[in-house]
Amino acid sequence: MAKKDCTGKSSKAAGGWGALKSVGRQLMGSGKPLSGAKTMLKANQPDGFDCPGCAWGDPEHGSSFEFCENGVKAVAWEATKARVTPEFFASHTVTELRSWTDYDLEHQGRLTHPVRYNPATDKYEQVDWETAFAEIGAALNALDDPNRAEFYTSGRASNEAAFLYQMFVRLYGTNNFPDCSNMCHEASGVALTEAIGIGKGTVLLEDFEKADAIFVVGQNPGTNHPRMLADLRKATLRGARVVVFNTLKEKGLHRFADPQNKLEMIRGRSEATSTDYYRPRLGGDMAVFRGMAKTVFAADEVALAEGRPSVLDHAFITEHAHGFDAYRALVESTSWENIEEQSGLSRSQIEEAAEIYMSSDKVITTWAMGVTQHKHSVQTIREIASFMFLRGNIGRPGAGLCPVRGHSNVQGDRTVGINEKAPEPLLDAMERELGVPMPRDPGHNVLHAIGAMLNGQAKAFIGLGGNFARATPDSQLIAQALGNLDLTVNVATKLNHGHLLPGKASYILPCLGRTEIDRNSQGARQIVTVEDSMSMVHGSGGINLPASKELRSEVGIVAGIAKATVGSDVVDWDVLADDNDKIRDLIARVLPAFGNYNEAVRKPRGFHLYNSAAARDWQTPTGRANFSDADLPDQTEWQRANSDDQTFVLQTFRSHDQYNTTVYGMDDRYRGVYGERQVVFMHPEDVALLGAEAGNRVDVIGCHDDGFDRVAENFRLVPYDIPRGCVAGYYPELNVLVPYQAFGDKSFTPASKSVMVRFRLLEK
Ligand SMILES: Nc1nc2c(c(=O)[nH]1)N[C@H]1C(S)=C(S)[C@@H](COP(=O)(O)OP(=O)(O)OC[C@H]3O[C@@H](n4cnc5c(=O)[nH]c(N)nc54)[C@H](O)[C@@H]3O)O[C@H]1N2
Ligand SMILES: Nc1nc2c(c(=O)[nH]1)N[C@H]1C(S)=C(S)[C@@H](COP(=O)(O)OP(=O)(O)OC[C@H]3O[C@@H](n4cnc5c(=O)[nH]c(N)nc54)[C@H](O)[C@@H]3O)O[C@H]1N2
Ligand SMILES: [Mo]
Repeated sequence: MAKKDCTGKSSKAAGGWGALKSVGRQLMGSGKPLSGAKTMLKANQPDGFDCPGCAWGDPEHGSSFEFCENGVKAVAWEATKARVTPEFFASHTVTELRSWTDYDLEHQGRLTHPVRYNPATDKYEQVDWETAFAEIGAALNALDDPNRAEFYTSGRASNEAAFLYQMFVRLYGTNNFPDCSNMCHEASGVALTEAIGIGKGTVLLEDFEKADAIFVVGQNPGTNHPRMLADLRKATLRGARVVVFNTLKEKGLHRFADPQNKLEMIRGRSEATSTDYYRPRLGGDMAVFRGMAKTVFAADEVALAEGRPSVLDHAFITEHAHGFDAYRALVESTSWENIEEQSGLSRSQIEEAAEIYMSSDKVITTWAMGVTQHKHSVQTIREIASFMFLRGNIGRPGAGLCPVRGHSNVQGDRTVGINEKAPEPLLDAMERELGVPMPRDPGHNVLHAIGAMLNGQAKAFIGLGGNFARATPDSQLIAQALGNLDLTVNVATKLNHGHLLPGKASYILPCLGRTEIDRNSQGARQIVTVEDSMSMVHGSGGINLPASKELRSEVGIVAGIAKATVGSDVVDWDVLADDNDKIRDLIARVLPAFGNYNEAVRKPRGFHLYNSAAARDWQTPTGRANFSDADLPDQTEWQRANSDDQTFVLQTFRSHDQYNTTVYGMDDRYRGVYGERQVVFMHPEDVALLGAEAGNRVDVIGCHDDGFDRVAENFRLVPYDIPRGCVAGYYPELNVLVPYQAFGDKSFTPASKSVMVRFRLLEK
């Protein structure tokens, strides 16, 4: 039943009063009001900080404050008054803290002092910065091979911190850069690089105002990119079609009441965020897009036979594309039977969606984790791109490809060199700039790093943000592996489980967050920069006082470790760490696309990084936009699971009250779940098939056939409108079930949206 909001009206839309109420709660913190309201007014403003909530673009003039419930949560989470002090660590052993939930750990508040693990007391104890740096440097230098160290990055790190980090790590001698992107949009990067010569989306926010149709695939913006809803809503209001493909009926993709619209709030009105909604099976999107391509080809034949103009954009195909004939043959040879079976949609549904595509002059396709976290994600994105090429929907206003990124600077981190297989031109430029050779062997991504930890090859882990232990697949195995390392170092704002698996020597180094004022030794305020999903680079300067006087900027911490490890002969770390402008000058020398970086980034909206594909400049080996040459998979995971009625395919996704491994609260308002996270969403008939009833509890059992037992205990069954054979539940609780050997072809991304599971019914 839909829960009533505070107007007494049942809330069928996302946003609205429920969102405002939730914001009120967030700004109050845990009983301690935050300087939240003032802080929020500076989010995504020209003179404020970049909202750490997501990587959606900012509007052209950046003048009006954009309300977003989950942005408020992200900001309030950082601006909390609660603190994790050395006294906190003195009163809890690490073993005790390990038994706490993710929620309880992060709700202790901001880390205040650098701390070092003492194995004798099993506690973290305060250490001074210089000692920590010196010991970390010595431990790294004691390794017999730099490739034994893994340097993880989470996507909140600024361009400046990430650039310094990659420079340090490469001077140290390795390309081991596992990063959160490996678990996120890696498939988009790989597929788009193959297809269009750049691993990024091609649209600007303005294009959403011009598109005739927007296809939104495998993405839940109501929770994860709430500001995108405003753009979708504007599109439907002006008559554009918004076509959704999502396994679930996500509330935000139906209707949205804009809490910033006073009239709408008073009248209890909401507007549609989509016009058409399709519910494919998990992993079925490649088949959907192939089916739509098949429809386009069929319609083209009919049009030509009837003497009407071609449905295809032949000018684009001839002038810009490669592999068209082979692609057409591949599509035409794919049977509707296979397409219907894999997608779970009927031929007529797919034809209907394709009709919308053909009747729209300008089309954008967006996607996120529902597409990227499967075995055949790269092929799926190649298929999406190919479908878009058919009518030249790329590199012109109102049309293009838009992978919607997750972390607020995950795209920028890649641009500035966080990449285990960095492009040669970047390494060449680094060599020219520094005058020393860069390591050229490919390094470790997340899965390789896990492998190296498990087989004992890796000895050290340094994490620039994030929660490696909980975000990765097989979290139980990873926990053991981290504990066996010689050195673990985490640069963080808040305590998480990843910090509680100390290696022989272990440090937590607390850093400033986005919202906080960063001053250099002269007292001058520093800004950092980030790149959003639309390749816009903007400045970000905090406005709150730091959570503790002891905090250092990420830039300062990276420079401190670097100086202690590789010395200052090649790079004067102190000079760079004291002036972010100097880091930006250096970035612009290595990556000329940044141009006059320091000047450009101080303009209200920042600047757009050159995007070759958006300019129809195809930097691929063929010099053209490449059509896909991949067949549909022999079997999707859903098909494998469907071979018996006890096996299911599980997607692990986010609730409305979490930011990745950070759990803000126990509710998932839009999906009607309150006060708990150990739930599995399942079709009512599948619940019955298991001999169960709504509310029964089950153990979820992984069925990856490698002899390792994977069990997530005691989950509640929630009957839900979801395709048969597909189930869903929350990450990170279910990460114990995600096998690290089950990953995307070419992307190495854990297939966390298609995990094979069974259920054991617990006593009723
Ligand atoms: N508030 C908040 N904001 C966030 C985050 C957060 O945790 N909280 N995380 C950030 C990060 S790092 C990221 S990457 C993004 C993630 O943003 P999303 O990709 O929206 O994240 P998920 O919660 O994983 O949702 C996946 C969606 O895809 C659908 N889906 C799953 N499998 C399939 C499939 O096979 N086909 C189709 N068509 N649909 C499918 C699911 O039903 C769900 O709606 O959000 C970013 N923003
Ligand atoms: N099963 C399953 N697993 C998944 C996913 C899934 O959908 N299903 N999604 C994957 C995706 S898309 C992603 S991006 C990864 C996320 O993986 P990560 O990026 O590793 O995880 P987060 O939860 O975002 O990291 C949270 C921690 O970051 C630290 N932090 C926050 N802000 C800052 C800051 O400003 N600076 C620093 N230094 N630290 C900070 C805090 O200590 C906090 O505890 O998880 C992946 N794992
Ligand atoms: Mo992500």
